[in-house]
Amino acid sequence: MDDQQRRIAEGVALLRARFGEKMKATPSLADASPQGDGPANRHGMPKEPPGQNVFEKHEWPVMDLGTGTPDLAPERWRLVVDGAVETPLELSYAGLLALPQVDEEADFHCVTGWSILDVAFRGVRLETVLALARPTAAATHLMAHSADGYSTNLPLEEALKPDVLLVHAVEGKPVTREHGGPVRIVVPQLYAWKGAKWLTRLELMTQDRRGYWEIRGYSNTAHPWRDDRTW
Ligand SMILES: Nc1nc2c(c(=O)[nH]1)N[C@H]1C(S)=C(S)[C@@H](COP(=O)(O)O)O[C@H]1N2
Ligand SMILES: [Mo]
Repeated sequence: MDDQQRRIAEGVALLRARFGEKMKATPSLADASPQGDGPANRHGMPKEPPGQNVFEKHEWPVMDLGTGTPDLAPERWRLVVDGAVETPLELSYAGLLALPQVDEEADFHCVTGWSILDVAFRGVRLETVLALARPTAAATHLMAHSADGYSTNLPLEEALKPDVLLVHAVEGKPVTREHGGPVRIVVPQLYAWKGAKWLTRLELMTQDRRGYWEIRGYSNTAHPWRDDRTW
């Protein structure tokens, strides 16, 4: 094991010790209803959450603020991790690719009513990056910030789930510019607005603060299987 691998393993152990119980109490794990994050977790239940229509992969819509598509070449892309962390860090695209990679099949549910099922995502667990940055003892939430001015908040017990990825490839190809390339987040157990496209910054916070859509009326909890659309 090299130093970075050791630091990741230690950081993950610390985070799981601190947030494991809270993670088990989240709706996708505590509710009797399915988790909605891919075939392994549907438990024979319906494939799509209430009120959703399944779209084929080739029909995947592009959703953004309409303020223009950021043009971030991978060589210029940087992710800053700061706020309530012991070790603020800045990650390049090459640095992201050098971290442990995860392949996963997950579903994608947009609150406007469409879902795409069984998408092949490749990337790095958000947990891995937080294990390197080490959230302080007071950290409870994070804000993901994007190059288009978008932001979205997550409690750490959701952000640390193993299927929450910093994605750089979808269905075997680099994430396209319109879909948030070079790097976007996916949070399969929550509505898709929780996954910031054109990710540039993860700000760790010591209390909750609402992001772009959460201020404008979208649910702060965003669980598709509970139909948490608005507040
Ligand atoms: N930076 C950024 N991220 C974003 C958004 C956005 O407008 N800007 N829209 C969100 C919403 S509402 C959805 S449904 C998904 C859409 O991702 P897609 O364009 O790949 O379908 O991205 C989310 N992440
Ligand atoms: Mo959305």
